[in-house]
Amino acid sequence: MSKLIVVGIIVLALIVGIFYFAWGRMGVEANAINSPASDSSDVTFVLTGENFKFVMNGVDNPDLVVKQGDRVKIEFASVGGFHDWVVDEFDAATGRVNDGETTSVEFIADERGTFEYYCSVGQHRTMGMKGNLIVE
Ligand SMILES: [Cu+2]
Repeated sequence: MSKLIVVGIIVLALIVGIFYFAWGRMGVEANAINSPASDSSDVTFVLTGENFKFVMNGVDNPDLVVKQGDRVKIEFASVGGFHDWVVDEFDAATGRVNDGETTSVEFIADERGTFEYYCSVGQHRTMGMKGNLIVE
C-alpha cells in the first residue's frame, strides 16, 4: 500500500517535471521566433534596380559591407524594368519586381568573404547588374 503511494508520488513528480521542462522550452522558442521581427536586422540596405544596374545612394552596384553574423535586410525596389536581388551563397533572394514595386529579403551573413549579388532575370547579371557583398 505505502509502496503504491510512493510510486504514485514519483510518477506525479515526473509529470510535473516534464510539464515545467516543456513549458520552459516553449517560452524560449516563442522568444526566439518573436525576437527577429521585421525590423530587428543589424544592417539594412535600401537598393533600387534599373536596366541594368543596382543603385544605392547614387552609387552604382555598391559594395555592401557587413560583419560576420549580421542579420542583413535588403529592401529592393525597381525603378525601371523587371529585377530581383540574389546572393547564392546565403540562399538569399528577393521576389522579382516590376517598375514601382518593392520587395525585401533577410538573411544571416554567417560566412566571411566576398560574394557576388546579382539580378537573376534574363541576362541582367552578364549585362552588369551585379555587385559585391563583403562579409568581414
Ligand atoms: Cu534585372
